Amino acid sequence: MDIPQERKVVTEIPGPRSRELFERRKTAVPQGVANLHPIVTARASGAIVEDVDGNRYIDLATGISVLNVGHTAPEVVKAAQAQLELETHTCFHVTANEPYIALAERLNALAPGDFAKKTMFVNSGAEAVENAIKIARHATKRPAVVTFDHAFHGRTLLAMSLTAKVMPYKQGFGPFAPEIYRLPFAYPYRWPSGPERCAQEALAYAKDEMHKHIGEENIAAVIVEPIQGEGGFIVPAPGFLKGLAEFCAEHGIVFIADEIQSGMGRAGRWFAIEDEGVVPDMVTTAKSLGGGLPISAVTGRAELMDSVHVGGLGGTYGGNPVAAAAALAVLDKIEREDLLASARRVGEIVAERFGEMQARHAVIGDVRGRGAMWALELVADRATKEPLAAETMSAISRAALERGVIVITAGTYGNVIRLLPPINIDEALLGEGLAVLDEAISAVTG
Ligand code: PLZ
Repeated sequence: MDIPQERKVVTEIPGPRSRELFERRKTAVPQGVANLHPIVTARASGAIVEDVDGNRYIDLATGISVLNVGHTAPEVVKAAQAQLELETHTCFHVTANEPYIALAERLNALAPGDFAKKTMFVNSGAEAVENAIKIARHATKRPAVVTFDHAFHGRTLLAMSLTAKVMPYKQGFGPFAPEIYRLPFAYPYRWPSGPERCAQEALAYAKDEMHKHIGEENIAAVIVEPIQGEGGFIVPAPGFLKGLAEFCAEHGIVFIADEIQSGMGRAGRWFAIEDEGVVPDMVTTAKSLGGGLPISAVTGRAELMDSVHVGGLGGTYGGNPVAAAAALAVLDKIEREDLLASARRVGEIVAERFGEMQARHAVIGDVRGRGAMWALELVADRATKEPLAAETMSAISRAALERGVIVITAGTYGNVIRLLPPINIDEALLGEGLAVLDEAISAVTG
């Protein structure tokens, strides 16, 4: 489906048809399943989403980083359609399918590390995280898992227990899974003694905690997002991840990079961890892997992945052939069109504009990111770093939406605007989207 790649607002936002559907939604769907924007979409292509009232938006959110290669990329649609006509499902445990095997081979080759790797597939990010922890525990015969402040790893019991933020993710859903230990993340902007000392102090504290209070020999895994996503696009202070990975290697702890949001080209590499000089023992991927079809993966050292007995891993839909065929097309497209370079180019454009915006808008406390994964942290006061109020944050994203641009927020304090455009977005369209965001911030914060 080809939609003109242009922003076009033709009704008030939300339009009448969106409002009507939202009325039905209110009766039919529980409120717990939140909606960030009050519009209903009808179709999408490239970097444009069209709603049921015919409004066209520049999409700087891509369904939370699922459309790195753009909406309904023709190659991806074609691959899924072709597979749909062959077979839609067999269950890998009953009879295997070729796309599953081929995709595992591709991810084994792409994931960092010059050693033998294996990959298994499930359906969502949370499920990939669950399986990574299951495998790490089985392989090490240890119970404890280390996670971090501001982390997001999903909404199922174990993944939710690893996730940091209580509201809305955990409130009322306990008791949580046991043997999970949370450590401070090296968050330069909010590190009490300043960004220069952040990596060293965060690392020293983490090692001390793991030694004194958990015990290295009890720790199965350290799981970390190389750039935190939901937590606010926090790029850890340089050296923090490397130090952690070295500690893990020294003590037989499985180092898991959760690349569900930061991977598949988002941060300018196949995996964001590559820029840290760290080779993880396992990586989890999802979101953009399937280019819109649900599929997620755990890729790791062959001996770890094979430590689990036959039948210990899996699920009915894992590695569904249609989703796997789409994923193969996504990987082909990134490779063929050198979209890792495109992601880095997006980063240059956004970083320049954000830097310039920071000089003009007093509310922009911090600008950070890598590749096509950039964010603004907004504050009521630059000196105290008091987060900008939630209502002001919603007013900004609403003002952008009314002008035809979709942006979403993030952060433990909800005060981060994050950009997740297609990594192959047209430069003019990106520039236009950024100008609208700039205008929306002015309109709301004066
Ligand atoms: N790990 C790093 O970013 C999903 C969450 C949306 P699922 N992030 C979007 C929401 O409000 O639930 C995510 C992630 C990282 C794991 C997950 C979980 O992936 O596919 O949503 O289960």
